Amino acid sequence: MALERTFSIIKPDATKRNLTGAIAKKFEDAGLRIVASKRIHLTKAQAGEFYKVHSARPFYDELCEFMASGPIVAQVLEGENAIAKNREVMGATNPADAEAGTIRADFAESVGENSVHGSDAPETAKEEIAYFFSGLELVG
Ligand code: RTP
Ligand code: MG
Repeated sequence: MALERTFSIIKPDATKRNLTGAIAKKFEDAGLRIVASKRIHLTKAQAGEFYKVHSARPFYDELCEFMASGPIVAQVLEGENAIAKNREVMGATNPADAEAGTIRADFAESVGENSVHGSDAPETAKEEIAYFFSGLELVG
């Protein structure tokens, strides 16, 4: 399979606990290359735009508040089968269900404050990368 790119966020619960490096190491150990990376602090409106697919869900407002509660690290990860591989490394949404050794099993605090986001399909990966990065910022 050809190289694929996916979009990742290290969420505010993780940056607050100084886990950026530990999470990046899990990506690199899994064979994913970090081809773009920036630390930013979203407004609630920007978080709401990013997660608008969940706007009808009961947790939407809480999710937007949380994503704007501190800095995040937005990254583009590249590798064979990067979308699926990243979701494997992340583990299940709820850390109680996440397999041992995954990021969420090791680091997440709750189903909401679960340390990482990863794109779920090629189309969303493309959209999410474009929302945060220009082509010039992607260095493979
Ligand atoms: P993500 O989009 O952040 O990579 O996470 P995911 O695919 O594993 O989960 P998704 O269903 O897309 O949910 C997006 C994020 O919303 C928060 N959430 N809170 N309180 C709740 O029941 C609940 N459910 C989901 C989590 O931060 C989840 O990652
Ligand atoms: Mg999702």
